[in-house]
Amino acid sequence: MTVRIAVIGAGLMGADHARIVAEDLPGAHLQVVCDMDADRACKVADTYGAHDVDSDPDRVAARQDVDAVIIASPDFTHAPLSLSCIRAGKRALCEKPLSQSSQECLEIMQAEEAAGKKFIMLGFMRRFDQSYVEMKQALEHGAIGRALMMHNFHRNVATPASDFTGAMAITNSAPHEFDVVRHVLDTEYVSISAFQPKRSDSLVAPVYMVLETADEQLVNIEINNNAAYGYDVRAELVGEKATIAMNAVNYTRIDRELGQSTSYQADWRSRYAEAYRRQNRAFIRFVETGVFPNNASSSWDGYCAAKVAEAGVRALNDGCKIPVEMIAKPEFYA
Ligand code: ISE
Repeated sequence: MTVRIAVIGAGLMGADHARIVAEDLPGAHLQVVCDMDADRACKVADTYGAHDVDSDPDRVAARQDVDAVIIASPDFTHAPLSLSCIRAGKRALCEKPLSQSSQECLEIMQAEEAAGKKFIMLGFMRRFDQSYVEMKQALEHGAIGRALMMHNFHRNVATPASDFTGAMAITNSAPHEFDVVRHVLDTEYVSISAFQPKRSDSLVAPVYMVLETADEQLVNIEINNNAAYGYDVRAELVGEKATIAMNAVNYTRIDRELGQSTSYQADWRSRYAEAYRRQNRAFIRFVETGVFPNNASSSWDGYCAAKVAEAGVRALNDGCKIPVEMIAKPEFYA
């Protein structure tokens, strides 16, 4: 069976997903590219040989010639489009975040529970990145002893938009760390504090967060959306017996003029190319078999990330430690 995919949103991520579906996803066919901007949809559709274009995402979710959907439109559309896919009985890979509102995430969870099956796989692709896979394995196999702390750096060259704020660093960028760290540690957060240093210009300063987990571990996260020098993600998991750290991903280095240098990627698409490929392959298997992939993020994980982000924004605004209070994990997501 060929899985006919509709990609909703033909921006940066939509175009990248369309490329992966067209060039790198055995068993999948790029059926529809949907965007409210018809030119943008046509451009991506032509580049990757899509069968059709459309401009109405709700109609696309219900189309008979579409088996599954990739939601890569702006963040605020993720929740309503996820609900449309559930109503239409279509499985969807939804780009992160599921929503910036934990209430909206709950509504998606309720819709899945009412339908009696999972429909939404969330695009927290870092769970498929080899570095985090190996960190989780090291912990599970006892190679580093009990986990004590995890240090995380997340640096972008520049903010995607000029109206990007410190709060958006927490709601748009940090959810990657919120999700992958709780996945690696296999625990939940109980509190978050957030701080910002002062920059000498008007650009958004880094946001530095400290989180405590239910297992009394400490997690720190630096989100620096204006790091200028490159896309740079680092992580180190500190155990009682040893530590395990992510290596910079580089195939080459240049030696010249008494020096040595390696390059940074410009953004996440190339740094996580293999993780996206693995994630999207897992999604196709989910569509084919109905079995939710073990390591992938579900609507529950989207809810958890949104809850932490909400508490993080309050911590930044109020200048104090905020508890992270979540509902008990529903049996349906166990
Ligand atoms: C963007 O939406 C992403 O998901 C990237 O992975 C992240 O690095 C960036 O900060 C976000 O804006």
